[in-house]
Amino acid sequence: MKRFLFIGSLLLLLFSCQKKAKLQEGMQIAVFVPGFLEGSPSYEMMDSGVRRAAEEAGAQVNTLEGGFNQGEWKEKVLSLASERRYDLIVTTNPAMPEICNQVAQQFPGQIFLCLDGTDQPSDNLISLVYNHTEQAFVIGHLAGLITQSSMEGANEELKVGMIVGQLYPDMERSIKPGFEIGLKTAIPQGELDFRVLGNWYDAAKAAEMARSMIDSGVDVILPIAGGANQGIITAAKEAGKYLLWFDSPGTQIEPGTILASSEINQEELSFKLIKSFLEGELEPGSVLQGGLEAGYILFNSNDQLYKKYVPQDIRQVQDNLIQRLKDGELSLSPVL
Ligand code: RBF
Repeated sequence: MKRFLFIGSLLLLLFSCQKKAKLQEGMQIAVFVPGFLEGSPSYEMMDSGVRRAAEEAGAQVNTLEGGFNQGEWKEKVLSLASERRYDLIVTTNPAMPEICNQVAQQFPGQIFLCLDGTDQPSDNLISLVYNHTEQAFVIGHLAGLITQSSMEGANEELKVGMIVGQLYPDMERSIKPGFEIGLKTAIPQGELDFRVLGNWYDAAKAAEMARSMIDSGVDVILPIAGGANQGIITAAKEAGKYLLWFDSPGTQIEPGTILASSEINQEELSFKLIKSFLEGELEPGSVLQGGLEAGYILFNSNDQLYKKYVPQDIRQVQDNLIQRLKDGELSLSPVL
């Protein structure tokens, strides 16, 4: 059975005396990064939120970067669990719950927290699930408004792009369709050029891909390609075209090129969840999930650079949509 808990309700859970006693001894947390930290917004936010909470509680954190060979991740998580010294192993990305579950079969005492995980509860796992459909919907909507605008970099083609690191179920079922529905909501005749890079690091290939998209008439791109995003920024800037950003606040990275961000509240939620766990308030088996209404997904309409570079009439239309989602008047179900 699915269990939907929200952060607020966690505070109501009773303290466990046993776990509080453990806290005084100094708890140990491992952060497993499925890839590398640098250039991957959701990974950097996880590590920073975990570290902030651990520091407050006097717990220790060991971060391990798993690298880009995904075939090695399970071995690496197994090796962390085999040390039997971590009260919690924290990780993030939708491929990790399965790996955590496999490792838990060999180390049944090991507890995992997977941010950006799955809605399937399992005994050793605490899972956080973002409504990526909503996250992509709002930014797809803005892409549509921009491509049909008279902004300097916008053309008549009504084509927008996405460049992603790889294809995975969450991308195919939630992120891509969410973006496309958002685009069509803004402009029914809008077209999406969707391309897959094949890795999360090749900035030169990503730049080429972006140039080819731009040559074919695309004027706004959403990159979700980790370290390779850097190449897409270079290409868009050179051509005077626009980017939108996913997961973390991005406008300050390249002002005037990166126009707005659709964020996951990963830093803050990592912080809160780790704090709850360290205080003995978060039980394995829990699934927490939410979108804009619950504050799991954020769109900052007050971002100064968004206000500076995106005309007011566009922001007004976008604000109306965000408000309806926040009020729960409009909602998009996550497809998991
Ligand atoms: N996102 C990154 O920013 N960098 C990565 O290295 C990265 N690797 C991923 C590997 C796998 C197997 C999967 C399923 C996703 C990966 N993501 C990566 C995407 C990330 O977890 C998340 O889905 C997106 O950032 C959208 O929120």
